[in-house]
Amino acid sequence: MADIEFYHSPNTRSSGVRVLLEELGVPYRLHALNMRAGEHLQDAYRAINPMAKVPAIRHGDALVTEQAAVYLYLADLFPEAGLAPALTEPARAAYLRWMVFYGSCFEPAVIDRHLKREPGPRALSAYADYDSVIARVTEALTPGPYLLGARFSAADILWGGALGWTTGFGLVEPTPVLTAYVERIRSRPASRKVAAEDAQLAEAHQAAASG
Ligand SMILES: N[C@@H](CCC(=O)N[C@@H](CS)C(=O)NCC(=O)O)C(=O)O
Repeated sequence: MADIEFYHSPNTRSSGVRVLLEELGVPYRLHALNMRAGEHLQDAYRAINPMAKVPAIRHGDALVTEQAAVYLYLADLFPEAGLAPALTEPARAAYLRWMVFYGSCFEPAVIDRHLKREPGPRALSAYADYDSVIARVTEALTPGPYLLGARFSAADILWGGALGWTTGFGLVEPTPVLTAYVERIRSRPASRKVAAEDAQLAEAHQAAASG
């Protein structure tokens, strides 16, 4: 199988993909982009992702951008890790829903509210309203321990990270259900490893950009 080329900047949305790669236990080649130095905006990286955003991966002839697509691709590529319900499993439905809900409802709802932008008329808004979005996520996480109940999946890596930074930056209220879930995902060995390695990488990038 071709190597996985992974385009990453520390402490960003691509950190979750790094956690996923560690959870999958597969080798990958890390291409660390120093955002502080604007490396992601240069032509070399725009040739990988014209949006100049991380994460991105290249696997043979396949180039995947947009974090949910990257999670879906990788978790399906390594089914033996059991991080994606198979096509025929009923749990696949909730898995896909939460993967897509993240970018189509949660992020726009959280960012609009943070920037004090109205969602607009209900019929035109992809997420209806912020409170409904948070209520749906909370309902899904309340039985626990994971989004799919007893089963840990790639969706938890996406959501654990996202709820971590959005509650951490005060964009989402850190309720007991959300906080306990974030801690559950963060305390996994793969998350701890990536947090430590990203901290080192961020320090090196900071030094390079200011030196
Ligand atoms: N829609 C993209 C968003 C990715 C994204 O916003 N990544 C940020 C890092 S957290 C980024 O690359 N920012 C660089 C920039 O906008 O200059 C995805 O889901 O992958």
